[in-house]
Amino acid sequence: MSTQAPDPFTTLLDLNSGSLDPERKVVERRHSNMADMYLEEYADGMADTVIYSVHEISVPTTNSNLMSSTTVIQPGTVGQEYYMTKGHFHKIRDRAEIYIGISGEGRLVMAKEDGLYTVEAMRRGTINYVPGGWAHRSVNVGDEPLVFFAVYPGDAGYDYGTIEEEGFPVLVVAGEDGPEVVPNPRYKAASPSEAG
Ligand code: PAN
Ligand code: ZN
Repeated sequence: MSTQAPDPFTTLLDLNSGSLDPERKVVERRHSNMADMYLEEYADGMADTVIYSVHEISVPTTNSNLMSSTTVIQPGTVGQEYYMTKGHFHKIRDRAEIYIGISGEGRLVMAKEDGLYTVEAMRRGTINYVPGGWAHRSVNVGDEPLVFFAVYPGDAGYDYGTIEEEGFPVLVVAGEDGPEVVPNPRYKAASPSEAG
């Protein structure tokens, strides 16, 4: 069949840890994989420490299939910035995505290429809709792991390069009274403006 539909299958999600049974593909991102994404450098000896892991339920990468994954972001900071994902646009820009919060407390930073941005809450029970054309990065602002489930078209793909070069318009940092959203001094794209 041209849609390359897999046979029906079931996966068990551990609602505490975010791990899957069976585990198929797990990607771990360490400080050494994200060196230039934070304003400050990570501390000596932290290079191999895992910041987050992505547990994927892989399907053929066609538009007729739905890819899904859980992401587990550890609590912590680099300088004032909370641990976060790299963030990306989808390679096929118009592909949307849904995030379902499972545990922990986070923020979802979304931005369009023209600098329009928004920051949404993530916690157990939130359902964040990421429309096509919006880059997305999730940030753990709590003391526990942030766990969420993501579903997106199988052919969405990842464009990490644009964010690596331009950054997001805003950063989420630990302020005196908790998380604060501040302008990113290294943001290179168009002028930031807050949505809605
Ligand atoms: C998510 C992300 C996951 C990790 O599954 O891929 O949270 O973030 P980065 O891919 O930015 O490292 C998703 O948005 N998929 O499309
Ligand atoms: Zn995505």
